[in-house]
Amino acid sequence: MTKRISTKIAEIPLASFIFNASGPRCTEEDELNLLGTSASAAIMTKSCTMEPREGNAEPRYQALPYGSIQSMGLPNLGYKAYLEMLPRLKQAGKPIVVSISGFSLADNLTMVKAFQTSCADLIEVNFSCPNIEGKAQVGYDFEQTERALEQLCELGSKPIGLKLPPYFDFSHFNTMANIIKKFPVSFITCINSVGNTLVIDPETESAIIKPKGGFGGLCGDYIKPIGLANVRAFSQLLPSSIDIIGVGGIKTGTDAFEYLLAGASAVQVATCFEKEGVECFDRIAKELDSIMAAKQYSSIAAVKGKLKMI
Ligand code: RRO
Repeated sequence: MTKRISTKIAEIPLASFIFNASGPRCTEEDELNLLGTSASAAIMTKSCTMEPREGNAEPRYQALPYGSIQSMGLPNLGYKAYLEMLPRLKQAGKPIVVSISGFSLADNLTMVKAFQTSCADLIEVNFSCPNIEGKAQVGYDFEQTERALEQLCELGSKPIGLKLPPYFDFSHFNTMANIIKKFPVSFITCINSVGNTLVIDPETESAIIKPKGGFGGLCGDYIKPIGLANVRAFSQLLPSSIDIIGVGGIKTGTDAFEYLLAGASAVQVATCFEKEGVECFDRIAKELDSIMAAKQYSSIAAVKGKLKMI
């Protein structure tokens, strides 16, 4: 990978601007090992819970022409399995990002505390899973978010980040940015899937996924403009010391370049990774590198947040 697209999140160096999102193909140890040998800049784990979970009933994932809808329901091995596997994953020689997604503040405190003394490099706390029946997305409850950060940021010195849901109003960007600024949050990841969307098959006259009455998270091309807007809005509201990781509809070097212009320090890939496999990381990185070379940019810093207004 060329130096041109190397970056840092919370001062942790990444060989490239692109790695996997917590989502597809990062639950099992063999999947995480494959990420280790791929061109993904980091190994990111599927969000974990206190106990192992099978996830929601199937069908729970459907590819769509421009992305996907899913309601996986947090299938994962339970946090202890990831803790135990981390030293082996570390042998790949790249940063490890663990994602935690507890069902309560107590769960999140237990898991963050455990990973604070592990060999994980970064901890992403998922405040935005839309797919658990009866559990609202924490990131849409500003008081709960603030109460959680008060305690989650006290547990150790490893960098903590938040995976946020998409926001659609400036008052919400402002409120969330003001909360984040009160705490030593090192990075944010924008955006999770656009939750509670409905896709209908007119032939069968049915919703196309089963969980939650057919309501699921929309991913892929459909959500790229929403992801870009969230990255841009937060990059204007937060100090530059808080890195922003962009997610949502990245499948080419051009998409990654647009997120970089909007202010992202790195990007994560989910739907394209699900559809294409690990080869996507090398391809997207090379495409981004070519775009930057053609434009004579020699570093991520030269482009980050430099979106022009017309
Ligand atoms: O597992 C899921 O259903 C899931 C999670 Br944890 C999440 O954060 N976002 C999403 O779209 N699906």
